[in-house]
Amino acid sequence: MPNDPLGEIVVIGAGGHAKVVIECLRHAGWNVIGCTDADPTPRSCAGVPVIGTDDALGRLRSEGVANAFCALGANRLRERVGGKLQDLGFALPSYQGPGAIVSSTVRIGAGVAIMPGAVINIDTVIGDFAIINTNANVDHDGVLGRAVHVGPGAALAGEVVVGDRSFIATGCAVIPQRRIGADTIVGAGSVVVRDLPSGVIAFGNPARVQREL
Ligand code: JB2
Repeated sequence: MPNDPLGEIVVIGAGGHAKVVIECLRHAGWNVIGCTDADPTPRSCAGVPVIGTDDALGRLRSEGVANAFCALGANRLRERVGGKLQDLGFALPSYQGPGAIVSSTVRIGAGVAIMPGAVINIDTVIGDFAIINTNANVDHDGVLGRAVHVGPGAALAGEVVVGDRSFIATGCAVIPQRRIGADTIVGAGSVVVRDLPSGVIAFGNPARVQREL
């Protein structure tokens, strides 16, 4: 019985996020053949070789590597590079890390990283290229846009809506039914009790807009 029953996959990025992603992909049953990085210096990342820059991706696709995972932590960059992977014809699977609990009713887009211990409850929708990081919680009926990042240990109560590319940092808490706009950053440990607009950085308890981005 092979221990990589899902087949071959290439990972984009060789930084901290990629290390965790590679370990989770292996755990899920993927054969991670290597990763690409803006810095092509030969080295390994979580035990797999850095193959070169993203210029290598077209060749890998033509050689039969069918799957790719964009493991870049920066939301806008991840969305853009993820789109390039789609254009190159890669399939973009999502995965659940060890110990994650995800309701079977959750609609999960392409290239979504659900990290170890994350919990996602009934009827939530998760957009393409989102990260639900370690031990984060998204309760029922949440709507998360494309390339959203819910940081480690953050907790979103029921019916919370988060716009595209927003980052809810480590340990935030968001009360039910709040709406957070697109391209917004909510600083670590903040408590969101009022809606937040797009394109701002907000933090504190209660979270207040500090400035526009
Ligand atoms: O366009 C690119 C590109 N731009 C930067 N293509 C590819 N293939 N790689 C790119 N990079 C590479 O991403 C950089 O050369 C660098 O090796 C890597 C970013 O690594 P870093 O460790 O700085 O960040 P990260 O994105 O892996 O992780 C961040 O986000 C995670 C969600 C960190 O803040 C982590 O702590 C966090 N958990």
